[in-house]
Amino acid sequence: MPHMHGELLFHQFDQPSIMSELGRDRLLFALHEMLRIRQFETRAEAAYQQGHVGGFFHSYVGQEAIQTAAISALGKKHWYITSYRCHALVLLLGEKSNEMMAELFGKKTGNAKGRGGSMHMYSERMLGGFGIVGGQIPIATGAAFRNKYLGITDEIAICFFGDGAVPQGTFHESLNMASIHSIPCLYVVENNHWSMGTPLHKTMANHNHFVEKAAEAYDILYYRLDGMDFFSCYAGFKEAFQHIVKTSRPVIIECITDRFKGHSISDPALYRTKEQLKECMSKDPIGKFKIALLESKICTENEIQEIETKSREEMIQAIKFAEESPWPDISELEEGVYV
Ligand SMILES: Cc1ncc(C[n+]2csc(CCOP(=O)(O)OP(=O)(O)O)c2C)c(N)n1
Ligand SMILES: [Mg+2]
Repeated sequence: MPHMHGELLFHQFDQPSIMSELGRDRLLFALHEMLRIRQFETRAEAAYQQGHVGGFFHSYVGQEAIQTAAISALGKKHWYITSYRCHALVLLLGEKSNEMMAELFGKKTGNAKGRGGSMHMYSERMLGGFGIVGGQIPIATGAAFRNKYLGITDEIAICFFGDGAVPQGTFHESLNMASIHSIPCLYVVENNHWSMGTPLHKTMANHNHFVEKAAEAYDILYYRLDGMDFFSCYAGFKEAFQHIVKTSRPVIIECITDRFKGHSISDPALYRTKEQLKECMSKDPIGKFKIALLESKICTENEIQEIETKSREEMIQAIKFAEESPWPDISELEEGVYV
C-alpha cells in the first residue's frame, strides 16, 4: 500500500513476485544497465583525471538502482528530465556510450556535438541535464501538461532532482500547479543527504519529513522508497505510474540513497568520514542486486562475470572512440546558436 501521511516506512513490496514478473532476461538486462552506468562513470572519471575531460563532472555511482528501476518499470516513451547528474539517464534512454564519452571529451562526434559536456546531454525523450538546481521541475510540469492538453493519456513526465532542489521555489510552485490542474507528472526526489557539502538538516526544515509533508500540503500521493534497492524502486515506480495514468494526478516519490563520490569530481568530500563512506558503500545497490539474483538462482557467478566484462569492454571502447574522434571545426561555432 502507498502511504501518504504518518510513519515513514519504505514502500511495501514483494521481491519474489517482482522477480517472476520481470523474468530472467529483464533482470539480467537491469543488471547490465547498472553495470554499464558504473563502468561509464568510472572510466570517464579516470579520463578526467588524465586531463581528457574538462568542466563539471557529477558521478551517479551509488544511485544506479533508482533510474534503472524507473525505466524498467515505466519504459522509455515518456518525457524524462534530470539535474546535472545526468549520465545514467541518457545511457538508460538508449544513447550510445561512444557518443556520450565523446561529449565529455568535447569532440565533434559527441551527444551534443561536444558543446554541452557532462551536464548537458540529451536523448529524443530526455529534455536535458540541468545545471540550475530545481530548474528542471517546472519544465517537467510543462511537459506533463502538454501530454494532458493533447489528450495523451499513457505518457507522463518524470522529473528527477536532488534533496537540495526541494527547498527551491520551483518545487513548490510546480507541485501546487500540478495538483490544482491534475497534471500527470512524477516528481522523484533522489535524497542522497547532501547538497554539495551541506547536509540535509541545514538546507531543509523538518528534514526527515519535509518531502512527505510537502506532498500532504499539496494533496499529492507520496511514496518513500529504498533508493539502494532495485526492487523497492521498481515496485514503487510501477505503482506510482499506474496511479498517474488512472487519475492524471501527480505523484511524489522520495528515494533514500547515497552517492559514493564527492558532489563533483573536484570535491574530495572531506565532510564525510571514512567510516561513513564505508557504511554507505556497504549498501551498494549493484552488490545487493547481484546477491538477490544469485540467491534466487536466476543466474550464476560466471554469467554475472560475463556481463561485467561486456560492460567494461564497451566503456573501454567508448574511451578509444572519444580519443580518436575529431575536434569540432571552428566553422561550426555558430551552429545551433539562436540568440
Ligand atoms: C539555483 C542554484 N543554486 C545553487 C547552485 C549550486 N549548486 C550546484 S549543485 C548544488 C547542490 C544540489 O544538491 P542536490 O539537489 O541534493 O543534488 P545532488 O548533487 O545531491 O544530486 C548546488 C547548491 C546551482 N547550480 N543552482
Ligand atoms: Mg543531494
